[in-house]
Amino acid sequence: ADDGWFREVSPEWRGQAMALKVNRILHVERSKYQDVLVFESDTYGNVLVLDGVVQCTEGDEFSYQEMIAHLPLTSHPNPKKVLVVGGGDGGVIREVLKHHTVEEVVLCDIDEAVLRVAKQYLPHMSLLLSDPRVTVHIGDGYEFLGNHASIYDVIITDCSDPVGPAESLFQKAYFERMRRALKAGGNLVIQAESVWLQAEAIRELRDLMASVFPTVQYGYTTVPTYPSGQIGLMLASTTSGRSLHKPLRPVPDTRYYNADLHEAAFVLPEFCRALLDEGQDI
Ligand code: AAT
Repeated sequence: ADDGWFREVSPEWRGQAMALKVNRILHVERSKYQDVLVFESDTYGNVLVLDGVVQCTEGDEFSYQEMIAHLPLTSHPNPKKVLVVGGGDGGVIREVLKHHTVEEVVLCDIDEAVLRVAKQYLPHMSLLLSDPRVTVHIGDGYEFLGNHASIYDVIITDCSDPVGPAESLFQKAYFERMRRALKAGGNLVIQAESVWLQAEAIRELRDLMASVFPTVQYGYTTVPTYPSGQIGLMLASTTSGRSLHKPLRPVPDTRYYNADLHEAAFVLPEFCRALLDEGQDI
């Protein structure tokens, strides 16, 4: 808007908007896939926006990147090879590399523009994209997984919301490809909306995942600059009975994540618990 505030307005969260005060615009571009905007905010540092939706801010990104990385990694007995789909800003890569068991991380983001602007304007997130343990592939995550079998211990899908280029990543066919690409006992996570705004969609996603994986658990984290300040994380494992809510190891150098918070992330408010528990054993 021209009053010096950026507003995230969407029919997906009708009647409310998250707004940030803009100090100055740093970058505007129409990439091959999406509108890319980077601005300096008054109080949250630099902000990356894709198709009008806030992806991350320097001020609160740690709460999202730490949780989406450490929930599936610490609940896996020995994660060595990790795939990150999306996450071109590099924040999740930075967190994955805090795990000493991890030997190799592959990043597959559809849009080179995200990596390019992150290297320039989000250095604290992109700093480890050039680490020797990291391989970067530019392409669609669904296509990338096409011919992969039994390769990864953990797959983290840090993608945009289902409207736009990430649509293919919320389909059953993608979950089946992830199951095939995971080694026995593999874990995965996908960012999964807010219980305040999309509770029904979360239930549908959970049911879809439960038709592909024997273990599915829904947790969440708080991110003040995402709509409603809360975002869900749908976890699954190829092993039945895996306790995804129990960390097996500590993680060094975190600002949000700790072992108590890991377990607490899966304790849901009553309206959400009732909705997800209905007729389905998770
Ligand atoms: N860590 C920042 C949070 C994100 S980034 C989402 C990334 O997913 C973007 O870099 C985008 O280019 C990438 N992406 C989108 N579609 C695909 C695809 N099909 N294959 C691979 N990468 C893709 C997520 C923020 C969530 C916002 C919540 N409202």
